[in-house]
Amino acid sequence: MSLGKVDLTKIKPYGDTLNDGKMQLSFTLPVPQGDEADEAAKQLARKMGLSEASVVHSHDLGVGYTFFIMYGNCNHTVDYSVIEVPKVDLEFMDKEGVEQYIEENIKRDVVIIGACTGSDAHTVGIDAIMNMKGFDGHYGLERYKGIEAVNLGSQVANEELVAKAIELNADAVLVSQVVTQKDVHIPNLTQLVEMMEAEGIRDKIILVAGGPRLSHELAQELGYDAGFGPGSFANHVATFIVKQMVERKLV
Ligand code: B12
Repeated sequence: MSLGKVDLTKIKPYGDTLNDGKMQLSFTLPVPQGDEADEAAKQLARKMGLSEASVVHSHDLGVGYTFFIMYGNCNHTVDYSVIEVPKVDLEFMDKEGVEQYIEENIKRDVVIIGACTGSDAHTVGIDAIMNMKGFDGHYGLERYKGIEAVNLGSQVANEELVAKAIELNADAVLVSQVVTQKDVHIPNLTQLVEMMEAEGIRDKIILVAGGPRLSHELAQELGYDAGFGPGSFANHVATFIVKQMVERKLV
């Protein structure tokens, strides 16, 4: 192993020695397993910028498809020094900090409703944020003093979510989108914003989206106040909501 000086303007994968570009990747090709399939996988890897591409493992998927794990040297580099990623720029409070902030600055219960919407049936993400027991050592919003958290579950229609937001006079609406195949989440997330605007409630509510492939940038582009991706916990979104409520005078 060699540890040289890293040039942040030209980073590339690290394997045995700095800048050797060694990397592994996997994909499936719609051809039966065999020598021709291996050759196709190597040619594809070369076109993707890998030199000395080799098939480490191939697996017959049984229906004329083959799964590959490839190894090779990446020829490309990236300039890390100019990268800027839009993100929720806040110092996150912990649960107790949020509770104290609500007591001192909002002085009433904050109503937060959440759901995984559209045809999406993945409940674990929104549960991780909202359920009492929380996720990975971080309690969910239901356990917060000063927060009334209502988790509507999954496959919730946007109409139902909007109706509930009006009924409960919600301060914040949390939307989880886990399935992003064929960009199915985009029209669904957009429709919710349009419905809230049509009902005249969009400006009065903190609207947050989350999910494994959801960035803050995308959420904002779609008309949300924030987006939270993998590694998010209840205290992150709670900090964002209560600070926004005070900043936007929604208390
Ligand atoms: C469990 C699971 C299922 C379970 C769901 C059970 C349930 N009750 O949720 C079942 C078996 C039902 C299922 C079904 C399907 N699944 Co599925 N599933 C998964 C799996 C293995 C784990 C997801 C999970 O629970 N993650 C754990 C949680 C904690 O992580 P998270 O969701 O990212 O949430 C965190 C953050 O993203 C964020 N967050 C999430 N939401 C929100 C919301 C807000 C407001 C905030 C602030 C933060 C936030 O905070 C959370 C905590 O940090 C993933 C693969 C994977 N390993 O991720 C596939 C996966 C999500 N499923 C997938 C697919 C394709 C499907 C099906 C379409 C399969 C099929 N052909 O039938 C169906 C869809 C059904 C439907 N109508 O939605 C794909 C999605 C691909 C894509 N790009 O869209 C994945 C990625 C698998 C894959 N590699 O192909 N699935």
